[in-house]
Amino acid sequence: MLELYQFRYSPFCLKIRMALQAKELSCRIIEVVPGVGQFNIFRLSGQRQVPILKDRDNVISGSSEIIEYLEEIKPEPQLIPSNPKEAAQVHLIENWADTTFSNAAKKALLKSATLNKDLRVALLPNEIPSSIKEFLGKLPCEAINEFGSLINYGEDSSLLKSLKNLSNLVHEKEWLVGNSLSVADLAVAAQLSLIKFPTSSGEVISGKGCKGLADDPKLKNLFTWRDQLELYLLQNSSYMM
Ligand SMILES: N[C@@H](CCC(=O)N[C@@H](CS)C(=O)NCC(=O)O)C(=O)O
Repeated sequence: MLELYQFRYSPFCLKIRMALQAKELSCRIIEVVPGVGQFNIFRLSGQRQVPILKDRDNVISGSSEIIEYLEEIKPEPQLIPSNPKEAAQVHLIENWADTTFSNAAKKALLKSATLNKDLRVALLPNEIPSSIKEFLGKLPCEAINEFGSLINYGEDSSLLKSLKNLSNLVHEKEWLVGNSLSVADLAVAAQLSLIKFPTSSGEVISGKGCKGLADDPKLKNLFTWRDQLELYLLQNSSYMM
C-alpha cells in the first residue's frame, strides 16, 4: 500500500492527492505534525519537507519526482504527455506553479491571514488545542503583520496578472495543455488552493482565502475551472484512507 506523508493544507500534497485520484491509486494518508513530525520525515527521506511517498522500501520526496514515480508504476492515465512539445509545455507550467506562483500565493495568504482572525485560526493544525487557537486568533494584527505591506493586488500586481492570464486560458478549454488532464492542471489547481481553498479542504476553510483575489469577479472562471477539476477527480476518490 502506498503511503503519503502530508500537511493537510499543503498545495504540494494536494497536487499528489489529485494525481493519486486521477490514477485511481489507493493510498494511506499520514498527517505530519509541522515541526516535531518532520524529524520522522527527515529520518525517512533525508530532507524535511512534505510530501513524501513511501512505496514499500522506496521513499520519494518532491512532488514532481513523486508524480514521475506514479507515472512509472501506473502509466494510465498519462499525466506527462509523450508528445515532446506538450511535455515541455507541461513542465514549464508545472515549474512556474511550483515556484513563482507558489511563493506569491504563500505571501498573499500570509497577508490575508494576518488581517483575518478566522482564516488565521482555520489554518492552524488540528492538533493545536482550542484554547491556544483562541489566543492566537486574538493577537492584534499589527503584532504579526510583517507581510502587511509586501503585497499589492492592484492592476499591476504580477500575481493578479498571472491569475487573469490563467483565467483566460481555461475560459474555453478544459485542460491547460493538449486535450487531456496533465500535471500542469494539477500543479496550477493545487497552488490555487492557497488563493481560495477548495471544497476538499473541509468545511472549516473551504471558500476562505486571499481577500481581493478569492472574491475578484475577473477570476471567477478560474475558480470554477478548479472546482470542476476537483469534481472530476472526486469520482475516483473512494480509495483514500
Ligand atoms: N519542491 C517541493 C516543495 C515542498 C514544500 O515546500 N513543502 C512544504 C509544505 S507546502 C514543507 O514541507 N514545508 C516545511 C519546511 O520547509 O520545513 C515539492 O515540490 O514537493
